[in-house]
Amino acid sequence: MNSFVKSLKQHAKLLGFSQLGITNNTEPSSYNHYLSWVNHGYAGNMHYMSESYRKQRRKSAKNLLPSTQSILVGTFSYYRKSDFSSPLKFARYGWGKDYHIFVAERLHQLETYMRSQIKEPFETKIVVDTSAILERDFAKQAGVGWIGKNTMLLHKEDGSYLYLGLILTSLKLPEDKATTSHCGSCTACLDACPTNAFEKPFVLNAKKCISYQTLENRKEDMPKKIKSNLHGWIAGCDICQEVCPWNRKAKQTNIEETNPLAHPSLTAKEIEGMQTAEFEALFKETAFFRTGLVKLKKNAESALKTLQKPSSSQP
Ligand code: B12
Ligand code: SF4
Ligand code: SF4
Repeated sequence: MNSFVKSLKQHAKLLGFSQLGITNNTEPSSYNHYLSWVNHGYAGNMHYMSESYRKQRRKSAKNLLPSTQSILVGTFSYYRKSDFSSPLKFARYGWGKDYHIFVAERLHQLETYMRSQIKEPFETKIVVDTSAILERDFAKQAGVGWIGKNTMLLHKEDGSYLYLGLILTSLKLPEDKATTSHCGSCTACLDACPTNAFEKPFVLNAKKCISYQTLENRKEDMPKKIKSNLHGWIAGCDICQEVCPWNRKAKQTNIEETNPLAHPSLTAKEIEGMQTAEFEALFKETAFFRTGLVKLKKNAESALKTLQKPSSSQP
């Protein structure tokens, strides 16, 4: 099995993964933190985070695949420096094609490789973002990074601009050791958040987070305090990652699907005058498509009003 895992990890690198780790612990170690987070109302109106049956499901990976014995966690870098001149900003994770699709494709290719090497039957389930599972906990347990004070999964060489993708499997594979934290006494991310979204280290109140307010909150009006502090961000926010010292050392990715498409260069005028057909053509393949044109325009209008204030710089 050890030589199989070694070749699997090499294959993951060839497919573009930054790291691949394995944990045999099928329960997330911070489950109680998650319960407390929901009970404090920090999930806002993300019902998929707070519904009781989904809360129950997150207790164990076995609720997604009962035969799970090992969880493989892959990290996939999307880090690119910014050279966009528009004052309206899109978060990096959505500059290229929708990661839900291409990271899942890579995981399927990894699974195909597993099946080519192991002849006995085994079960798998591929997970990227949308399942009721605490992905960062399993990433931490599989040793592919630590959880920073900004709640991001972070790696010494790769930084935190990483997508996560999981393969749950009935195979029992040799597991990796969890890594230690390297945040030390740093508080750069907590200090830089313009909307004070961190209630304390490791606890993000989504209701105060620009990412939640620009992308997820499509039911209620954005609170005035957030509207006046968008600092140009109209779809997601990268401030608590931009200031992280570990991201200064991160290598830029060359994965084709993460190549920036046309939308990060859009001007305020272009967004203002955009029609549905144009929105669809520009955003259909991106993770921002489900946010919708109406919400995007509203965000842009709010962000523009406050752009006289100094905004965060992008490295
Ligand atoms: C809901 C959600 C959001 C919400 C809430 C974010 C949050 N921090 O919870 C909102 C909309 C705000 C959001 C924003 C973003 N998201 Co999001 N999101 C998710 C989702 C679907 C669930 C996250 C979750 O379970 N939250 C619940 C809370 C309780 O968990 P948590 O904050 O992660 O906290 C954990 C730890 O910090 C730990 N913990 C808590 N307290 C303590 C205390 C101590 C001492 C310790 C050690 C640990 C600890 O316990 C918690 C439970 O595991 C995941 C995908 C998934 N299925 O997991 C993606 C995911 C976390 N998001 C992702 C991304 C890319 C983003 C953004 C960067 C996008 C952007 N640029 O705008 C931002 C980052 C904001 C931030 N600083 O987290 C990636 C993160 C990859 C990474 N490197 O970590 C994920 C994993 C998706 C993916 N598959 O790639 N997101
Ligand atoms: S994503 Fe932006 S608003 Fe949200 S916690 Fe990080 S810095 Fe604050
Ligand atoms: S900015 Fe500092 S405290 Fe925040 S995640 Fe990075 S190293 Fe940790």
